[in-house]
Amino acid sequence: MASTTSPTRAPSPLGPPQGVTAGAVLSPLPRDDADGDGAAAAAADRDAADVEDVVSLKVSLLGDCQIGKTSFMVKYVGDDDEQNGLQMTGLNLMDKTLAVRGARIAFSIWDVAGDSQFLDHVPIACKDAVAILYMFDLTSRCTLTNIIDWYERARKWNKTAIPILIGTKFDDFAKLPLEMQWTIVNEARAYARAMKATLFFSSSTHNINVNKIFKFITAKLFNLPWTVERNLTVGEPIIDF
Ligand SMILES: Nc1nc2c(ncn2[C@@H]2O[C@H](COP(=O)(O)OP(=O)(O)OP(=O)(O)O)[C@@H](O)[C@H]2O)c(=O)[nH]1
Ligand SMILES: [Mg+2]
Repeated sequence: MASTTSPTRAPSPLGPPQGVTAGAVLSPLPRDDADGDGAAAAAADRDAADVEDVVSLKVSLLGDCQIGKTSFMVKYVGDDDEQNGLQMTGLNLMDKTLAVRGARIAFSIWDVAGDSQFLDHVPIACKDAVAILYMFDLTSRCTLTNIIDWYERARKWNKTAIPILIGTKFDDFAKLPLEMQWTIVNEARAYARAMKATLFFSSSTHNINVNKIFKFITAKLFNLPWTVERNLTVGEPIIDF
C-alpha cells in the first residue's frame, strides 16, 4: 500500500467493496497523505474534484473517555494539515486519502467522544461505516467491560461493519507485571471472540499497529492478499482473529 496518489480514470482495479459506492460517504480531501511530497500533494489537489475516482470508506471509532481514540486518529492521519479535519462538540472527523493498487481510497474517520453526553452522535457515526473500531484502554479494565455497551449501541445502527477491538496504550500496558497483562489479554480475546472481531493492541504514542489496522481493513474489504500475522505472545502487541 502506497501513501501517494496514483490518479486513474479507469474503473478501480480493486472494484468497489461490498456495499460501498465511490464517493458515497464524503468528498475526498483537498490533499493526500504524501509524506510531505509537494508534487504528489499538487497531483492530489488536481484530481480532488474527480470524486468518481475515489472510493470513500467510513470508519467509526468508539469507546470510553480518554482511552486514546482521537490520538489514534491523529497518529494515522497526521496533524499537520488543518484542512483535512472537521471538529464539532463530541465528534471529530478526519480524512486520509491513499493509493492502493492504482485506486484511490479515502478513509473518512468518525471519532465520537466517549462522554455519555455525546451518545447522540453514535447513530450518525456508525451508519454506513465499513468498519467500527471498538477501543479500550489496556490499563483500565472497566473500559474493556464497557465495550459490550459500545458494541450494542453501534450494532443498532450498523450490523455489517467489520468489527475491530483495539486495546490502546500498549506502551503503558507493557510496563505492567506479566500476570496482569496475561489476565487482560485473555479477557480481551474473549470479548473479541464474542464480537467476532479482530483484536489488536496498539500504541499511538509509539506508533504500534496504527497503520496496520487500516491496512487490515483495506485488505479485508477488497480481498487483497495481505494477511496480518497472529501474535499471541503476552508482553508483545497482541493480534488475534
Ligand atoms: N501512554 C499512552 N498514552 C496515550 C496513548 N494514546 C493516547 N494517550 C493519552 O491518553 C489521553 C486521552 O487521549 P485522547 O486521544 O484524547 O482520548 P479520547 O479517547 O479521544 O478521549 P475522549 O475524546 O474524551 O473520548 C491523552 O492524555 C493522551 O496523550 C498511547 O498510545 N499511550
Ligand atoms: Mg477524543
